[in-house]
Amino acid sequence: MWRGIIATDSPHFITSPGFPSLLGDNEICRWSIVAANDSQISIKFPSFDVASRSAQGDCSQGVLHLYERSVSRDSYYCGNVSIPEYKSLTSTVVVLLTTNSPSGGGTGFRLSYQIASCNQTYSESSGQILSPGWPGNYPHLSNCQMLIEAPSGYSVSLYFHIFSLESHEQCAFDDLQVFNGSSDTGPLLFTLCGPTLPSPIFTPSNALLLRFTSDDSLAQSGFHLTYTSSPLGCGGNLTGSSGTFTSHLYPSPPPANSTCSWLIIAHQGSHVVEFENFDVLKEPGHFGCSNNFVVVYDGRTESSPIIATYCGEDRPSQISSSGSYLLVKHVSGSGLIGSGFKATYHPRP
Ligand SMILES: [Ca+2]
Repeated sequence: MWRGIIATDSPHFITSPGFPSLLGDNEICRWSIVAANDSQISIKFPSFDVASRSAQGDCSQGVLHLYERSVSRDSYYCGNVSIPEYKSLTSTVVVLLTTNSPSGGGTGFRLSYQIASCNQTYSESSGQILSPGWPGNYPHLSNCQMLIEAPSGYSVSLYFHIFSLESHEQCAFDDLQVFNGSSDTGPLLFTLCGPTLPSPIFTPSNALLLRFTSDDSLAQSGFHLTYTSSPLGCGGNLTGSSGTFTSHLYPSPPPANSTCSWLIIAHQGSHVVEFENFDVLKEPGHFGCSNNFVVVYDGRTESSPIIATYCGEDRPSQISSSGSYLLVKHVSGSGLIGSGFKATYHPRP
């Protein structure tokens, strides 16, 4: 079964075949939810029970797969679980239900879909934020507030991956304002516009408010940001298929005698990290990398195999993971430690 449906401002529902009777074997159903006007889509699951997890804990007996092609975003759900609201990054979400034989049972699902407001709260500890209309140009007369709210005690890092807003000396036409804290009454940290990729933003608080506005003419491609947060004051998880991250306080040097780690989590398959800038000074008189270095692990913890340890001013060559995780740890000593690094990650072609 295949259906294309249009999301509107009011909620509509999709149910699995026969809901709420038991799911059948060998079902393949696909719904393509499209939002007009390049809007984003909100999907909620008032009821979800799709196949039990297999003995290995995976979704091999039946799975609901939500994906967005233009940003390579995939989410897989199975079991009798509660599913958080899904907010799309783009204007099309495909919902694909497949069951095997045996299907693992379950009563199926009921979901609601509607156009999401561009005012959104990002409460996960890491994620990506795209301008409305991505990957096309942003719409005219946008007024969107995007609140990043990490758990209390965390600090937030915001990295710009792509940025292009209409240019103006005072950013009078289209702009992205960044406020410290959870409201626009907090201190205004930056007003950003034009074609230049802004430096990353590091805040010791757990909340940042972004306000994007556009006027009624001349739109550009907008922005793609990644953010992460950590109770350790720097670093954190990096999710999404591609993004940018930098050493703490980049392009200023990180604090002396500090350690930061970033865990890159790919949805599936291996991915690649490339350093665009690298300045992690070797200590004079030392032969190898001892107090000031970047070490990359092929896995999610420091007990995973080390791919390489880097220091100096030569840009390391491209690094590939063998699985879904890469851990990048930056250890800074004292004295002259260099300005750090800027890196990007993306799926391995
Ligand atoms: Ca404009």
